[in-house]
Amino acid sequence: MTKTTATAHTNIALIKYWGKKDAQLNLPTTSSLSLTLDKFYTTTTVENSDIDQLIINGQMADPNRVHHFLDGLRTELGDFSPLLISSQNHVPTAAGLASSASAFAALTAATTRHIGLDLPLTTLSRLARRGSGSATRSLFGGFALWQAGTNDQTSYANALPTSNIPISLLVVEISGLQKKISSSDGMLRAMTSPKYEQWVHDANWQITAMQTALQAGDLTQVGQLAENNALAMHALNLSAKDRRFTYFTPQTIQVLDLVKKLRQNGLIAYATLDAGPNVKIITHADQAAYIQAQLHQELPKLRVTIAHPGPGVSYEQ
Ligand code: 2P0
Repeated sequence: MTKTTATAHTNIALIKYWGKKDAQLNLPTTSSLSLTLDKFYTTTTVENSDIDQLIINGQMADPNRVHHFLDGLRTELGDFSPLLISSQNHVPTAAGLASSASAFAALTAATTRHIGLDLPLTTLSRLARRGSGSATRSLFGGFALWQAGTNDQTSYANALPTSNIPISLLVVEISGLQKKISSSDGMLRAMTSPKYEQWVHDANWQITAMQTALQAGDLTQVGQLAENNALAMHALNLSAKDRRFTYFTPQTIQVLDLVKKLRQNGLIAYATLDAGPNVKIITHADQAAYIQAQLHQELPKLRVTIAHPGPGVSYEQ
């Protein structure tokens, strides 16, 4: 029986996706820009089966979401056999790092290759979007720009021209005790914030400013823009009119304070945060190990991983 395997890496948005104008198709309210990471990835193998089935890290998992996703592919690409999907996540889910980005990117690549298609990355990106918005960006190595677009045909990502910027990202794992609020629900709530219109307005110029900063190799500007964008995203959650909330925990604040202190001491250190309490610190590759040591000294219980720009999707037969 033929099997097809693809690997995709996860990504962290420097300019975030935080709101949908179409929840069925995951069409975003704004464009977003991300960095794919080397350390965290998903490898997915597909083979023909009697029914769509999903195994994640060796355990049977609820196939509903992927079944719905595969049916969307069947409608667009032509019918194909039910699939047994076997996925290995090398993403610490306890760390609140979303595995859905790498998972849906790998599943899209493996499935389309399995049914004999060799589609352009931008088409894979468009298809992966329907599984999970952040997967749109995970087909590409390095920096990716997801153009919001106006409909299903025009909303997909592209790789940005190679930037030789010496960036590292420290992933600081803080376990959240509070109940997790899904990204989809978090976005719905955030969109009720009176600041939401301003968020959309700011994202438009921040996307352009971020590309300029990357091309110029200006890491300080990259970090400042990313931190401002992330904190504004979390301010939307706090100021939502409907069911306001926060992903922050006291330890999140402690790490944010430490990042500020590192900066006051002359280091390049800027924070970005996603749909959970963990902090990712943007820094210069030469300063990453020192910052890791500082974190270990001040907050010895937290696990810190140093990640670098990672590759785009790849296949093995
Ligand atoms: C991002 N996040 O740009 C934003 C910032 C989290 C915070 O995309 O509902 O799992 O599947 O489209 O992609 C995480 O949300 O959401 C995410 P769905 P997804 O990375």
